[in-house]
Amino acid sequence: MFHLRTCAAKLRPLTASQTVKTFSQNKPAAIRTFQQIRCYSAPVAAEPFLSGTSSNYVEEMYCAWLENPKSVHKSWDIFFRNTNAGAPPGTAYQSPLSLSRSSLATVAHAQSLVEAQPNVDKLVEDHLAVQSLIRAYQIRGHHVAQLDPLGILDADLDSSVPADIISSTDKLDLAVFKDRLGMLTVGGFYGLDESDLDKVFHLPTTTFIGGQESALPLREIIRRLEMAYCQHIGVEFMFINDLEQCQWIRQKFETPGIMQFTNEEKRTLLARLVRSTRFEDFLQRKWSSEKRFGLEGCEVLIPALKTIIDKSSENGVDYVIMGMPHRGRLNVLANVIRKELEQIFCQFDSKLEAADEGSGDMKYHLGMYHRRINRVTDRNITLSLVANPSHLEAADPVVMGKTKAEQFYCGDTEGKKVMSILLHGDAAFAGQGIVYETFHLSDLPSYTTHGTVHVVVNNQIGFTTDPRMARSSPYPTDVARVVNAPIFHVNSDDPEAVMYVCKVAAEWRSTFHKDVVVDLVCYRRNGHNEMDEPMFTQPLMYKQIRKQKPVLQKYAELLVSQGVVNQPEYEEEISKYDKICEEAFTRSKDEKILHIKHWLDSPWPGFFTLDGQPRSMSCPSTGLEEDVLAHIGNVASSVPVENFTIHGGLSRILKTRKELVTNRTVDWALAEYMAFGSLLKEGIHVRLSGQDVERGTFSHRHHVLHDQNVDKKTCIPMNHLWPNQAPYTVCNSSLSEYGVLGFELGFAMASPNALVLWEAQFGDFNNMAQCIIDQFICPGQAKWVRQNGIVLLLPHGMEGMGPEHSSARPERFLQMCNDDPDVLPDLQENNFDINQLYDCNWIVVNCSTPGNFFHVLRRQILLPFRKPLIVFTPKSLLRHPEARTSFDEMLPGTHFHRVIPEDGPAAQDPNNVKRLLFCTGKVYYDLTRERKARGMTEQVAITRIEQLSPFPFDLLLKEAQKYPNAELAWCQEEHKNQGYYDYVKPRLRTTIDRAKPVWYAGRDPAAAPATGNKKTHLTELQRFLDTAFDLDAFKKFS
Ligand SMILES: Cc1ncc(C[n+]2csc(CCOP(=O)(O)OP(=O)(O)O)c2C)c(N)n1
Repeated sequence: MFHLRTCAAKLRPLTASQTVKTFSQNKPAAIRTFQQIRCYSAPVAAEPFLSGTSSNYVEEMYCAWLENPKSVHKSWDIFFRNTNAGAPPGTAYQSPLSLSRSSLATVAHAQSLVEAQPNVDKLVEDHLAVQSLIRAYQIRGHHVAQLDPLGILDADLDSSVPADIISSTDKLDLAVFKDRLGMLTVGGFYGLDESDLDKVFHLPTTTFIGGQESALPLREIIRRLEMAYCQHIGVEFMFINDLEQCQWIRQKFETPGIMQFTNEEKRTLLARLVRSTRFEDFLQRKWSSEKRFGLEGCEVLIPALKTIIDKSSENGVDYVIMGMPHRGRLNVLANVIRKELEQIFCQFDSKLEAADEGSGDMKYHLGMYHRRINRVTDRNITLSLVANPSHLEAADPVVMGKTKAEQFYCGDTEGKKVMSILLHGDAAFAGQGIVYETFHLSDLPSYTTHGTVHVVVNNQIGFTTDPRMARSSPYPTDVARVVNAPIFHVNSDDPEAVMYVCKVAAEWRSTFHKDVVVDLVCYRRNGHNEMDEPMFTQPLMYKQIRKQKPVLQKYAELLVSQGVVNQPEYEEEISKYDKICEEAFTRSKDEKILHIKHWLDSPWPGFFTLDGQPRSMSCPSTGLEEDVLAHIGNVASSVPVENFTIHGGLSRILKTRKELVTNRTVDWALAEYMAFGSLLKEGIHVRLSGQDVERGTFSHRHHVLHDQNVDKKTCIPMNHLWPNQAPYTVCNSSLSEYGVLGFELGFAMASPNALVLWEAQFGDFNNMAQCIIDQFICPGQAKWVRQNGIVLLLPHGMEGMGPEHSSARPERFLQMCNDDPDVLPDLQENNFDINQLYDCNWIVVNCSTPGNFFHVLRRQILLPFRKPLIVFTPKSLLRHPEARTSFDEMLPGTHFHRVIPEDGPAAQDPNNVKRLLFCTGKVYYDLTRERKARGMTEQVAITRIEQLSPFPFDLLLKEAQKYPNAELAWCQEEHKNQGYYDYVKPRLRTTIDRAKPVWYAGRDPAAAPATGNKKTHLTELQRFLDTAFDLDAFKKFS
């Protein structure tokens, strides 16, 4: 009974406050007596009916009894009195059958206490049954809700009625339930019959169907449960393991009469439906043969989104970031974000010229940013729709990342000011794994955006595919259950029901700051796009759709019949909007040029000049003063807080770091520290995210120190560098590449003044995020004129670690570079290197020294524009004794080296050099070791290409010219069809005007990136080193 008491205390404040008072003040004696006896001398298990869910019910009864013994049934009164009077366990209430098995003494005692109460067991059972029934509705009522506006397909793909739901049309007899459920006891599933329907039952605190009533006849209980759970709204929430949240939802949907709308609200809803519907009608009339992925069949989406935004604005949100697919996008741009209509209409003109460089994108992919007054709340609101590719759901994590960044920059630590709304199609929401990956970011401290409202345009079809062939879950939204997000399914032909769930969804987010899903069960009036014939594949569905009255018409008729509007008013609303469209259409004809930059989703005010140009075309030195380097180095090799015990092994690492600082050198980890720490000093936020980045996969970084004695006590020395430094965020991510890289890309979109880095555990795993790389990072600027300075750190290198821990696939990144291999650019151009960077779609580097890594990270921010930076980072070089850089190469005046020329004996007598080897990255160290071993330092020069793309034509030309008698060869440790060869070779040939061949020394072509056999690995290595230093190796080909 102790459980009862604690549970009752927990439940009370949420429901009847007067009971709390009674419970704590008026009946202390009763509680004490009860508790004493039941808690210490009578185990709960001794009462046969006190188990599982029934204990909740008994608890209800007990609380009610404490308040007023007459408020509960006589049987309960006797039971509780007996209990308080000291009835032994199991005897305060006994069924006749068990009584016969009890000891005679116990039975006699119990009977004397109970007095005459022959039907007590039936009453208890009936109350338990009613409570179970209420619970059944709460759990499974949505399966019975009428969600499909077409009335032909069940939204959960299952037409059966759950066995434990008794509806008002059911006859409470055995036959009905026998049909539904094989296992039956006499009296139906619950043992209720027709005669029970008019009996009054006390309602548990876990329901709000009573309103002011604490007891209702069963017939009314069923009716109210049906009203709450089985009309046009299906609520899925009982999987949420938080009582307060469940109570909140129950209250929102069960309270009688809660779904009320004022006439003004109804008129606003109608006006919004008019806009939504007539917008599509207008486009259809003007451009009947153009694809636009119209919203017909789900016109209610527009008022739905506006309601979510209104409600959120009312609750303090002033910035909403949205992501959505093709369906209804133009309508959302026009009627939610309020993009000028002429800007949308002119996009249908095939003669419109593109003003911006780059590919541009389809009109239903472009983004938008708009600040305006929300007319309902009279508050400022900024709306941003993130541009997205065709790849469904790919924008989800990007939207989340941008939202997180906007929250971060305005100090909105709880998501009260900035929020995101994500729209989905039903097939994509169910099918795309990124949806799941994004949900798993939703509650992580460094990734949470404190709740996203998801809206699914569930038109019950995916292109031509029937949902019964497209998913294995009942609903397309089941993925949301993993994060305990409530899911509100709603029939979209009931606009008021839709508005209600949208209000509740927005309130949910602002109350609990957790994700929520609104599933708009609708239909698609046309084919997948306006050109498609849906009857080929969905004939019956579309026969029904042809008969379906548009929702606007239905709702208008309803409001006219209710006298909320009259017919002329409705017609005037329509003609008013049609006129707006017509006028905008006329204006649109004046638009001759398409400026994609008018469709920017994330402007960076102040970063560019007013006409969008960089403020300069130069980059200052990326070096630092010696004292800055030393200071960062000292903090990096210490524990900057008191009373903090670090691991002994880490002490040794820090000691080694300290020695490096004393010797004025850096290794890889320290170089990174110097870059990050110095940017923080300059007010640049640095955010490093990825799997295990805090320590570093290779245990070299240690940016988060862990106290060895106190759980969760950590220290981030990087945040203890300077008094007014920018904050440093370093966060181990969930095990997702697609989700996390998308998120960081979104984070980097928000501001140019942040260094945002994503590190792959091993570079090999970047292909799990291929879509973010292919669709956003590589072509983002070309498609959407949006720059982004994200940095990808991709550990790469052939070290005998097998096919999946060796290659970040440089060949793929290089293949996607937009520079021309066959055209030598104008090398005399001022600021050639910066212009090249400005023109490229991304920068690809493979640094061979920590110092160069330091410079390239700093250059990323000191450049007057932003480009994505792909860095192939080393593994063994992290600890390689030669991979060190002196402070001298990091002082003011120093900079990133795109090429590191040979500077040994070969460079002293270049005419004598027989071979010039070009290479990149770690293989340089293998080559120099081998050259030394062979005594060929004068015959072979080795030049490192540190920046692969844009290709340093200018510097390499100088190198090639310096060694006139040398053969040229490219050496790489990767297989020939991989790595850099295919990218470098034609560019080197162009550099030297094809005067000489460029030979190859490296591994043979292969399907896998690396061997799994250590010995083979070493054999392959030796073989290509042999080729690299065999001065006759290429004679046979020439
Ligand atoms: C990742 C991805 N795969 C396939 C497609 C091709 N495609 C475009 S729309 C579509 C159907 C989408 O159905 P649903 O998500 O229900 O949205 P609807 O078009 O019905 O609004 C498909 C398969 C795509 N755009 N993206």
